[in-house]
Amino acid sequence: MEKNLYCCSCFDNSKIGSCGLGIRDFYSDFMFQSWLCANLEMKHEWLQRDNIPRRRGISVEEFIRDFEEPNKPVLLEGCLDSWVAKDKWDKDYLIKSCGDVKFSVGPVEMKLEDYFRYSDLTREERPLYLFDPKFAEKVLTLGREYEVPIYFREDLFSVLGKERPDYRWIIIGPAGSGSSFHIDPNSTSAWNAVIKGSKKWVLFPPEIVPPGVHPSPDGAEVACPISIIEWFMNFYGATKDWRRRPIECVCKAGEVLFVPNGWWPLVINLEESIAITQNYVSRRNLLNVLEFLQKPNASELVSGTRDRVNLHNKFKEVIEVAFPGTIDQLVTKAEEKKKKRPFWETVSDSNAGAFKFSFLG
Ligand SMILES: O=C(O)CCC(=O)C(=O)O
Repeated sequence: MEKNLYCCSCFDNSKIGSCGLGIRDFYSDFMFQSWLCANLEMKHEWLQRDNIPRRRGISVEEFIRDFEEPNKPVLLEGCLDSWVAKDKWDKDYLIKSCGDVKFSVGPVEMKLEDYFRYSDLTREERPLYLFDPKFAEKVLTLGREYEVPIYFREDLFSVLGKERPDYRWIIIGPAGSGSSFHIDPNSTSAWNAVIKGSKKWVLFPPEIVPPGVHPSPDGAEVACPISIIEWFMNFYGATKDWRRRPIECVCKAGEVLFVPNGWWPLVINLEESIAITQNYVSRRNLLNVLEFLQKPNASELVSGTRDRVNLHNKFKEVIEVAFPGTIDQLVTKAEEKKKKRPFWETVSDSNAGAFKFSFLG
């Protein structure tokens, strides 16, 4: 096989050694892989599988019964029809309405104008992704131009007021950007609404750790392939013959994906995309969240807040004041449900896996 030759100083194979510093005939698998991942388009076969249930106009009761209670993903259509953001938000509008305000882009803060200039030109294996938890406080109009879909209006973390962990993000990124496998913070569930562009999702249930992903035993860290495209190149094919395949779909502008707690999502933007995501606690996942916040290594696992260790007690106390008796009722219901579970379910550990996906810088 012909090798790719790089100049080890300028990394430009058209000028090997011409900079006067480089060594001729140098080959690096590492650099080639990174170049390949940066230049590879998503293959048709990676986008074909679409096995998620889609629903339009279902009632809140149907959503709870069929998806939230059994903790299953669903793609919801038509939820954004009344959003101002759906018609207005594009590059020019956002640059104009946000002016000099800076947003979190990985480890740095950038004005939207600068971020879009970067994202228009970038051809990197892992493009910088704009993921900002304070967007609605920074630019008040952004917060007013979308609304929480009816299915997700029970928001129990709101009783914590200013002490609630980060819970909503504006997400902007070019084709190829995205989120590698993780579990959402604090055992919350999430919804993710695509306003512009489209996203390919692959989701594994809590009891199946995705191939190529290695959570640490305490769940505090997750080791993944370097990039999302690398996961598709090297691991996606492995799931082809599995009896329990991951849930997959392409979520397009105007659609919302429900990500149940404990699932492992991977997301790649197929074109430049603008989205809003919110993580939430409802009565369906309140006990999971309380259990998570109480783990012995809460100081490492809990994210999106400064007071990680005391969050459990604070949250439990305010819930008991705001909704007296609710926790006890949920515990009784969970115990009854457990008694009715088939034997094989009681021996599998649905909480296996890693929990940390820190959106907090
Ligand atoms: O990149 C994205 O849009 C996905 C964000 C995410 O991981 C999530 O909403 O759970």
